[in-house]
Amino acid sequence: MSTRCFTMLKPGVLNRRLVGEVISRLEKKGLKLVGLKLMNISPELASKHYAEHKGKAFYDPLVDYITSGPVVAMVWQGDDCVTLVRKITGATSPAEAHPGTIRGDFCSHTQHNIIHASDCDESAEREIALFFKPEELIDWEDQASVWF
Ligand code: FUP
Repeated sequence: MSTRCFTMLKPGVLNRRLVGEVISRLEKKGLKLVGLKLMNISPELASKHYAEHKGKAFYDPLVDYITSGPVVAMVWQGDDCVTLVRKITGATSPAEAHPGTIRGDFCSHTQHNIIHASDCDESAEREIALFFKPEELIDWEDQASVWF
């Protein structure tokens, strides 16, 4: 079943000129990009997005980091989208993320693990609604859908 995943390239990815590389990996898998924007995250949006982590030791540094510079917010769509994106993203800790995954290849600290991806379909829909207006998403007709 076609589902959606909210994905975000965190601050610093623009600096490192890795935006194209990361998008390319998700695109080549066959996922369909239906939402994309460059934006700054306000402290209010950060606290909603990371609400489940409030009170944890890493929460304040996490909010400081995620609001420290522009991010690339995306919505990807496809069959088993969350599962596929999470596989390509790799484990939360770069030390556990396998080589070949985005986190396995491009970062070395959990706090700066360069990409966010929704962890289940429910989180995905909640996060998409936080970051995108419905009219900012385009479910274009995919001629290649037979392959994906
Ligand atoms: P993930 O779903 O893989 O992004 O992981 P979590 O939702 O558990 O964590 C969200 C973010 O909090 C991580 F991307 C980085 C940060 N974090 C830490 O800085 N330290 C931790 O021990 C766990 C998470």
